[in-house]
Amino acid sequence: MTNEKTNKSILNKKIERRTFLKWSGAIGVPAVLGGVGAKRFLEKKELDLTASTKEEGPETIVSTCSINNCGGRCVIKAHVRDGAVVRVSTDTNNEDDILTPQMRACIRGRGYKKLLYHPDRLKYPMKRVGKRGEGKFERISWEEAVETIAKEMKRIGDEHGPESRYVNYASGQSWGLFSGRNMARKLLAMTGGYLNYRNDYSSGAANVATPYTYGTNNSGSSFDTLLHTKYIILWGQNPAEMINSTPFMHYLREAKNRGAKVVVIDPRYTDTSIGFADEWIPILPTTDSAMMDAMSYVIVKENLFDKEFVKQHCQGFDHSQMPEGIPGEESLVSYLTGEKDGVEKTPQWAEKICGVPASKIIEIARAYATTKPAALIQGWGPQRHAYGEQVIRGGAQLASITGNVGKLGGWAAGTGYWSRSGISYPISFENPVKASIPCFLWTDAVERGKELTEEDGLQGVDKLNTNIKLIFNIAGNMLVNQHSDINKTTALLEDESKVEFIVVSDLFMTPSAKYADILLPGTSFFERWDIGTPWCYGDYVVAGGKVIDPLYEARNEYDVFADIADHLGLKEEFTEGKSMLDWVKVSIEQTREELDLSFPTFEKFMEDGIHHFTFEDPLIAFKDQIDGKVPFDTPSGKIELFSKALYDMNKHEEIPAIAKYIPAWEGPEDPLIEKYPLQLISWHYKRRCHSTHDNNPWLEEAAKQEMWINPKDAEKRGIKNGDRVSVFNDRGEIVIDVKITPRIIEGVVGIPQGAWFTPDDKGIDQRGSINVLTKQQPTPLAKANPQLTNLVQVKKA
Ligand SMILES: Nc1nc2c(c(=O)[nH]1)N[C@H]1C(S)=C(S)[C@@H](COP(=O)(O)OP(=O)(O)OC[C@H]3O[C@@H](n4cnc5c(=O)[nH]c(N)nc54)[C@H](O)[C@@H]3O)O[C@H]1N2
Ligand SMILES: Nc1nc2c(c(=O)[nH]1)N[C@H]1C(S)=C(S)[C@@H](COP(=O)(O)OP(=O)(O)OC[C@H]3O[C@@H](n4cnc5c(=O)[nH]c(N)nc54)[C@H](O)[C@@H]3O)O[C@H]1N2
Ligand SMILES: [Mo]
Repeated sequence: MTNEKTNKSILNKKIERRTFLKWSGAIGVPAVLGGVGAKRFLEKKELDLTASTKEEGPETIVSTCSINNCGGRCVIKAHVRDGAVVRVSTDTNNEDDILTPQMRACIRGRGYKKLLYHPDRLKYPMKRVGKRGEGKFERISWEEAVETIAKEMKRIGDEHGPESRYVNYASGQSWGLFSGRNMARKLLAMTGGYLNYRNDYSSGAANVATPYTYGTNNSGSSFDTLLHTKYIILWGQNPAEMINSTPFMHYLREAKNRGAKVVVIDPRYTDTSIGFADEWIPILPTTDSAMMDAMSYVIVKENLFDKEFVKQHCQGFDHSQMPEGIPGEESLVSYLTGEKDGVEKTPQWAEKICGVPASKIIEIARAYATTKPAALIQGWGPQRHAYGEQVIRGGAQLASITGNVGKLGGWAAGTGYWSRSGISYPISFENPVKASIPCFLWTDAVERGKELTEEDGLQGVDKLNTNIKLIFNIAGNMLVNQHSDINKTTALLEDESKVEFIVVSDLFMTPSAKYADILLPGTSFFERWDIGTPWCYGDYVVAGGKVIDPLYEARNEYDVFADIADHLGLKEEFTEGKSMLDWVKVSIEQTREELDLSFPTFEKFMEDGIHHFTFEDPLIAFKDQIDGKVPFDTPSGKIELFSKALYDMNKHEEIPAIAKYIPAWEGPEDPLIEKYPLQLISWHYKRRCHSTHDNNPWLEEAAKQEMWINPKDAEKRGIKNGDRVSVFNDRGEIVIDVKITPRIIEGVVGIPQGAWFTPDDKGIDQRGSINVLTKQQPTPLAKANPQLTNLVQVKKA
């Protein structure tokens, strides 16, 4: 641990001359990168810290925090000797405290040293010299980089208007005070504005769907409520691998120790299933809503629903509960019994669709409805699909009809957000442009922005005056790697008449960085002050102590945009006279004054490394509504199993007013399955945060990039374990090693998302980058990214 004094002493300490020479030796990358050059770049040896590791001398420990976009935040203790991080350890506090558990780093957290000192770190600003995307760059000075960006921001704003300027979704540093994304937005806002985006790639369908049922996305309860739960369904939820809150696993373990039964529903036998499940229920992707419909059918038919709860709190359950002017046959019960469409949503009906035996559906429905309280917790894999909205409203429906909403130990399902932690975010600005697009539609806004309508999800204006012409892509790989249909995206970006100017700031030459016109070397979180906030699932914040000075010529985006502002005569207005460290201190002071009197001082916070917010009672979503203190924030004030707002959209086939199974395009019922007989899904892998860490050699050793395939599907294709296979559809082709395993249901293959797109000279990806195969078709209501709905064929490479 350290305090401000030791932090400062580290900062002030000049790097010893010998170490400095070693680092500057590693700067000798070729001036022109890309193509063969990029390969040489990749083959370079890791920065040699052995000599300095052996140095005698004091070791200091600085507590810091990753603000990359896993939902966690953990304590990263950097052991520093001779100005260099020699080791990373983590939280060892509070071992026995149930309510403030340790915030331990996972394998990524422990492996960060390998990224920090990776030989491929971008070392100085560069400008593109070849065709866009070719990856040929030349070193330039910071002065030239800053001046070029300032000029292009102004030129493009003047020529095309502020709606032509766009800051792409990018989550690589979104969980601190200073995401580069926000710094770009602030300066754009101060100079005319930029086109906004709404929503995210994470829970895009859920974010829009859940409020139609509950009036809000905050349908989650604090994890300590799980200590009171008797039965847990993790529906496409894999917390053993997918970190969305650092202490989630701790509470799951405690719940299990107290006797809770855990059921996992997932096409894959996940790490969570191995570690926690009493039962794994494999299911075909895109078909969960059929199973949910059938569970509701059983619960209604067998009279297992909570009558009093439904009567008091729900709308649309049966004929007696319909809003004025809506026919009774539009109710939930009418749908389940087939009153209108003639199809009873029986377990036998569902079995044919989703592959889960009818007897199993009945068993789970009965257990969920009769074991009280029960928690149905939804992951977001099932909603990153063609009709992802349905599965989310379906989960909320099950929680409601069983009366598990607003009860201690129950869980309301849906998106699941909750939060009781908060620090003040002092950096503010207002964008004069009100137009916004759903984030998944950015490629559409490049191609045909002026044609977008309300139907496409355009809001704030009737029409845009321009397509997107300038993109800031800062700490993100969304420009190429993480968005759907890479081949389509790269073709679009290669046309320099469309997007005229692209700025990327990153640590590495990622697939997105190759498409930059100006490429900036960013700092990692070790190289700056910050405060790490968890996603919405936390009662804690983590201190981001600055551990070392920026390596090479790397710079913080805050300082870069301050310099760009300077070129535009706006520096003082942009910085308000403050450095990053000043802002961190302001945030802490404001938090102490306005939000939480017990929040520690800056010095104490940096010394402790973490602050847990503590509460007397658990947070239970919708408790006040169920206790009758306030209505639900829906038009009817009730839980809307039937939503009139959705009904009035008059697109009943794709946007039904009650949750329904709808056969997905590129799902098991799509005739395209004749040509491409395997469903392809992805998951968030333990060894990466999206694409971050793909180039971390330690983590490649721990968990390699490979595709899961069921033994039966492998046998049909003559594929052996470890073979390299080609995976393809009409959008492209990738080559990847296979793991043959019964841990994935027959008919489905799984590729961990986030591998760097690495095309060979024929454009065939050699690394297993799944977005070569995904589609740019949004979900109907939310216009979200259904990146897990894909059909492919697989053959030996
Ligand atoms: N280690 C790690 N943790 C992360 C991240 C990371 O990259 N790495 N990323 C973070 C971010 S930004 C996000 S948004 C979250 C993502 O959180 P989630 O979206 O919940 O995570 P996924 O792994 O995509 O999906 C969860 C599970 O859904 C399963 N699944 C896929 N399709 C279906 C289906 O149709 N039905 C059912 N029942 N299950 C299905 C997958 O096999 C997977 O096990 O994770 C966060 N945490
Ligand atoms: N097929 C498929 N695609 C998906 C998903 C899926 O499940 N399946 N998941 C989607 C989801 S939920 C999300 S959130 C997105 C995530 O996609 P992105 O937001 O693009 O996240 P990353 O790929 O982690 O990219 C972060 C980048 O920031 C860089 N970086 C890290 N730290 C810093 C820093 O401090 N400074 C700077 N300048 N750069 C930094 C990293 O090197 C990396 O290149 O992907 C989406 N794409
Ligand atoms: Mo995400």
